[in-house]
Amino acid sequence: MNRRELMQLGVLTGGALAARDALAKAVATPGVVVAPGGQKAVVTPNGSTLPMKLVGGVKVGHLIAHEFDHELAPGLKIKAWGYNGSTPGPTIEVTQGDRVRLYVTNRLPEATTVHWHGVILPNGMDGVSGLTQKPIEPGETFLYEFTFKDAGTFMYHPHFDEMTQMALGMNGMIVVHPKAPRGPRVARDFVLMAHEWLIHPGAARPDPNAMSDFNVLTFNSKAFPATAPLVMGLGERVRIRIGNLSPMDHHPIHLHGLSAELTWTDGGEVPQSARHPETTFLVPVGSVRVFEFVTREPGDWAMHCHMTHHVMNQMGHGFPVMIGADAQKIDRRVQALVPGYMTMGHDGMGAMGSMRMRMPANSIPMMGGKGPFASIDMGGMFTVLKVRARPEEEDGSGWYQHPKGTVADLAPAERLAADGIDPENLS
Ligand SMILES: [Cu+2]
Repeated sequence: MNRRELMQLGVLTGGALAARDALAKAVATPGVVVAPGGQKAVVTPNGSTLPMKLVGGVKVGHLIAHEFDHELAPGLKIKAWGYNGSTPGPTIEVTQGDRVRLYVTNRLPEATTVHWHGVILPNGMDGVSGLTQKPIEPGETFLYEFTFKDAGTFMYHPHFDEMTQMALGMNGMIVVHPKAPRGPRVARDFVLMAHEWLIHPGAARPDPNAMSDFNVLTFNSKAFPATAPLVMGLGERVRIRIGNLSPMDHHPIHLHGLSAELTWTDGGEVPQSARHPETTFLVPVGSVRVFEFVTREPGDWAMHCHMTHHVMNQMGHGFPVMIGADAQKIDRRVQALVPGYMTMGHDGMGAMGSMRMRMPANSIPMMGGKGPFASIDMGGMFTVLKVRARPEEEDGSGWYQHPKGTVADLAPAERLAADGIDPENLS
């Protein structure tokens, strides 16, 4: 990106900065209405919304594809490819019937295109290099112009050298609010992009050749504990839209403390007659799943991919099985060669994240972060839904204050005796 373009981008985003600040506050206060029927602006945790300006009734936006430094989690920085300095790129938020002109400038070292995944538009705007358009060569700016005929949640990504460009972070979400929304409005509306990366320990460039060894799993290109929590009010109706442009893996996203219904996919609205309750939504590669729920219990509720290796961070794979091994014997022998050696994992691998292990530069431990009771044994594709009676007082940094007697803890001796429980013998 040259200076002039940077300044143009600055002008484009500068106008919307005030709006974005307002939006950030709106996470905890009633949101800004942006579409008919009281539909509120979506929030992209750890991300932003693309600023667009109205020119003669057409919404104009600009995406610049380029390389930049991105922090996946504290201690793990990569050279990412994305749009306007972010991965995922800014969320494109419009209303059904809006006509858009989207300029795409290519500052990558190779050609690219943008495909508007799920959007039904004139064939020549579909962004498939070779099939529907010429590739956008480095330095060129292409113009995509079309009307969003359908409401829904869609995605955008390149259709040129997909394997490399998507692996390096080129993806984004599109939200098209319906012109005439049906059903109850939601108080909060969140947008998340699921992704997976292979970052070799110590390396800064994601490996686009990975097929199965992904070791960093992310929501909006952040691995827990870097994922921003989703703050919401008790009794509120909330919508979460999750896209998946991971190279290879589907993600079963599980919600704690909630029962939800699938309301939309990237193919459209799910009819009322087909809706049913779930606590886990499988988001296949190349799909969007949108679900809604009403919060029922206050607290800090986990939302995470249920694949156990997708809630682990980078430095946790490829170990031999040590569970049950006689660590003392091994330690004595190895310490003769390597002073200070300590076998790990012989009692299981819990709480390893809290140990101080020496790490290669630019890498993160396998497990998550600090919790209010102990370290949290999950990382990666994990975030927290903070359900609060007074969400306006919660900025996302505080932990739930549990009412007395509502936290699982050591069983008191008198209680054990009164209930006839002997810890040594099954009663
Ligand atoms: Cu997963």
